[in-house]
Amino acid sequence: MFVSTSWLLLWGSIVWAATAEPVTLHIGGTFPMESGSGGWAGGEACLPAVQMALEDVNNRLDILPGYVLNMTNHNSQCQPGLAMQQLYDFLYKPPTKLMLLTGCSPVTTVIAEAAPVWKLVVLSYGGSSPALSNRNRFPTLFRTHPSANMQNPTRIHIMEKFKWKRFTILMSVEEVFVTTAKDLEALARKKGIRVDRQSFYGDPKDAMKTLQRQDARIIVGLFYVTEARKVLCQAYHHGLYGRRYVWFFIGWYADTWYYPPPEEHLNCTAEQMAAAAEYHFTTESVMLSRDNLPAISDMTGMQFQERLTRHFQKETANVGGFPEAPLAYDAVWALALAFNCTRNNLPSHIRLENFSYDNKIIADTLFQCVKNTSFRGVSGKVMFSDSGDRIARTQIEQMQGGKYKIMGYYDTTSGDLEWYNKEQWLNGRGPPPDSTVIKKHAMTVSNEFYYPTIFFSVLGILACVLIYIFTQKHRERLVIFQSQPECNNILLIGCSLCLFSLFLIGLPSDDISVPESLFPFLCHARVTILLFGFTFAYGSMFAKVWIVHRMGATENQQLASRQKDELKPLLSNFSEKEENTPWEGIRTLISTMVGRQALMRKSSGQAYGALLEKRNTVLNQPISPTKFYVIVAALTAVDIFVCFVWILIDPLHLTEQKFPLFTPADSEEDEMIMPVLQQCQSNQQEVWIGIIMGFKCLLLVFGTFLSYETRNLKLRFINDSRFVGLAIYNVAVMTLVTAPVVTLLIHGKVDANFAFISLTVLICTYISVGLIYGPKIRHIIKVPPSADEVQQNGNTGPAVMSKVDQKRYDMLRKENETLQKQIEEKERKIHECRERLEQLTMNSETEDMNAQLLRGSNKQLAEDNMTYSTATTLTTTIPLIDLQLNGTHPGQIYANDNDDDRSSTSSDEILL
Ligand code: ABU
Repeated sequence: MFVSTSWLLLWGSIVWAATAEPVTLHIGGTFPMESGSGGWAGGEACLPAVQMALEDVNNRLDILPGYVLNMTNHNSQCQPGLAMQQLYDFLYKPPTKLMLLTGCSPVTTVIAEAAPVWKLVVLSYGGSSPALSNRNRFPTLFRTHPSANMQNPTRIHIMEKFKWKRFTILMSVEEVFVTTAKDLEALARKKGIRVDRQSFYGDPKDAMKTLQRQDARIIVGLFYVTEARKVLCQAYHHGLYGRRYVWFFIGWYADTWYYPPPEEHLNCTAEQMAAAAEYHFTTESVMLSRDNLPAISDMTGMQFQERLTRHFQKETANVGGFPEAPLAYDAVWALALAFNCTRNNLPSHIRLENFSYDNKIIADTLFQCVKNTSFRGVSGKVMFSDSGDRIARTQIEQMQGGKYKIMGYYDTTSGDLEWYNKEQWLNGRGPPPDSTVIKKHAMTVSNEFYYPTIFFSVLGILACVLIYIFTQKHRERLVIFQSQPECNNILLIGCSLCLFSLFLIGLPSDDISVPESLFPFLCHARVTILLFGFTFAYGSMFAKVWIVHRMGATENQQLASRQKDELKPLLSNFSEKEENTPWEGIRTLISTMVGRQALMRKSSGQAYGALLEKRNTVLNQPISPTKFYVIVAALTAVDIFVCFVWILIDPLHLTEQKFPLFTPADSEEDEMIMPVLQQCQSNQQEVWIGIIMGFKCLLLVFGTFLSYETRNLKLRFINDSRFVGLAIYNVAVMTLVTAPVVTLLIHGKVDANFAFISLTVLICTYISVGLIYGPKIRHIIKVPPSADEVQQNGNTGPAVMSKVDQKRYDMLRKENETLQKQIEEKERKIHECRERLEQLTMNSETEDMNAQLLRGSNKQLAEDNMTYSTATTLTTTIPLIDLQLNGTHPGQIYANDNDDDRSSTSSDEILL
């Protein structure tokens, strides 16, 4: 009974409403029919959609019975200033509007900000700006258009999918895009993706240049379609399209948006624009329901689209706002349902049509009704969040061959990406890199340098081993026995170590790479091996010249003290003269440092050496190898200490020196090469290098000095001292030249650096080993072992006298002959004087006169002797002095020399 009564009442009211004059409810609407100076011209499709919805609502008896909806609309041109004027029209021109419909973000912003003053609810079908979600700023705004922020999670998801870690946002300076960009940037930062931002107002030319300079590859464009065309045209002119670039545009542009309209006067043809637009992606919220369930209007999304399409004569892809039309249609339904709800919820004495701009009750009821709206629309489920936003899925499309193809959908709420794997890339290769791929190229020693060096190093090490075996086999031979073989063995070890260090110094080479974990080990290994190799090799030679010098000094001191008194008057003249020269001062100073004052005068190097040879002195005594070991050990101890402290407090580690990028000639990919020099570096590298180099330089200079000083000294038991001296000169010159060149001039040139170091090491080791062992090996091969016995017995013959000694011998003989002649002349004069004296005596005139004559003659004789003693050789002087003091006949000198020669002949005379 009660049910049937209710039905009757409802039906009665519907019939009454249908037959009675309906009450008109007025709403205001702004539609951007064209984009003016840019913006969204969505009114072209949205206005017909709204009109269609009004018609449908008005035709429905169950919604707002007894009411009819009427809309006053204006073309806002998406311009906020114009929209403000239109708002005043709505407000101050009757009838009173109950609600406002807006499209395009700038317009929605100004209207929604002002509308609360007049207690007006604003419903936006086309405002995507994230700024519109601010409830404080827009307290009465609702929108069926999803916020532009909805696409940002989708964009980030795609970036991650294609492994892009960097992208650039290019946007026009509009609040809608600025706020979208901010949100996108914040999301990207959370995901560890680097974002650069470039904005422009009107003309994007400069911004495009910046993009080019910044090497932007993945670009998200946020701008209205007019600017989008300008950007695309500039992208074409700046070459920012094609294989290396991926553009993301907003998805609500018309499908053929990139064709340049003549009125925009773009400097690009349709073909150029199409070329630049190919393979770009778009993201946009889904705005049309694809399911087959009918919406509140009894239409499915597709049916709505078909119906709307019939309104247009042209291709709907080119109709502005066509994608958003379902949102506009649903906005009217939302508004109608809210009115319906308000009407039902208002107190009985307040009627909806009595709304005025100060009626809080109706405004609040209406606000609550809109907020609680929930229905199935042609755009999908329509409901509003607390901030008034619409929640929707995002659709991703790519332009392939001038047509948009759906790539997939992203559900922002669940975070699920539905991807169809239909994406395409230019040239068929995968997604391009997000920036120029910079490939590090370790600067390694070229094989052309490394392998020859290794060949000669191996050869050198082999030679050292063979020489060692050879000398061990012939160690009884005098030439080996008297050359300090133990010391020479250290030289061989040192040279082998130096040669081996070249293997490590040349790493990494073209063929042999070194893992980074092993680099510190390699760094320390090559420094220490080369250092110890040098100390062993050079130290063994240095030890020899040091000992030769010390023994020479000792012997000379003994000799000097023995003959000091005798030689003093003769040597004083020229000694004093020489000591005044700077060189002599240095010599004296260094000699003093050595320990003893080595009075090795330059009176005659050759003669001095010969003199010492002829005497059975300390120079001919055997020398203990311990002396050499001690010197080498001392030098090694210094190295060990320095290396230990260095490694302990400031270890070497791998550092990379980067060089300018270059593009590889043969690469099709978007890559550049960055040469990187891997170096062993300490924090205080210069200090350590300074300490080591300083010490080694001192040793080299000092060794050179000692070699020079002892160049004429021959010790029987260091028979190769002269060759050691030569080897030291060679090592000193090579090392002192190479060190600054390598450290200062060709630093950073791997091949040149390695070549210089290897050449120096190879030359020094080969020459040192060659000089010290070459003559010995030659002698052992040429001279039979029996010759050693002959030499030891002192029975040396012309066959074994060296050319140098032969010359020296001839020279001495000639000198002695000359002197003999001079002495004979003097004797003749003395004889004459005596005869004269005798005659005078016979005359017996005065004894005093005779005595006077005799004194005069002796004085002349003494003066003459002085004249000869200032001649160039000490050797010559000494026999003369001997002759005078002992009264020996000069002819005996030669005989004595021969005797001495016999007694002192040794292997060094054979060699030297
Ligand atoms: N889908 C069109 C959005 C236009 C705007 O927000 O201004």
